[in-house]
Amino acid sequence: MRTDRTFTMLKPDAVEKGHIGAILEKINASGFRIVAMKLTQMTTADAKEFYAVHSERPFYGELVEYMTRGPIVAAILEKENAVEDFRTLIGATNPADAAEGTIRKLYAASIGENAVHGSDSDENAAIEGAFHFAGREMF
Ligand code: IDP
Ligand code: MG
Repeated sequence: MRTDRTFTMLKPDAVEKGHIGAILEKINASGFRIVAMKLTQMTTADAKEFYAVHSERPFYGELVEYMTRGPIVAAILEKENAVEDFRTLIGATNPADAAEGTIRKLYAASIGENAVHGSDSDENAAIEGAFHFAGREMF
């Protein structure tokens, strides 16, 4: 994946609450181009692998339960400085600390159920995008 791309998931809580449209609107309005997107559901094995870096954290089991309980929207987004700009758009992990107007401030319920994922580096964006999409699904 090119380095002007990032990977996102609209997490199960955001999908359950009917926030897909509003969040995508904000993503588009912030200048990101959607280059891959689908509604999908992660298996337990998928979520354990995706979040393997957190396997020793006390919230790992809760995180895997949450991320597998319903469908997510997975997407790859393109924009200059995509990784950093998208992390700014989504806000802090804990919505209580997130800046006004950020996606997590607007739509997240808690530090665990925080509505949206954003890759934390170009390297992880490429790994995470490839985890969810085949080459022919990226445009
Ligand atoms: P990030 O999503 O902002 O990059 P990470 O620290 O990478 O945050 O954590 C991954 C995900 O794990 C978070 O988005 C959130 O869903 C969950 N999480 C992080 N910290 C906690 C916690 O203290 N309690 C419960 N869930 C957490
Ligand atoms: Mg992270």
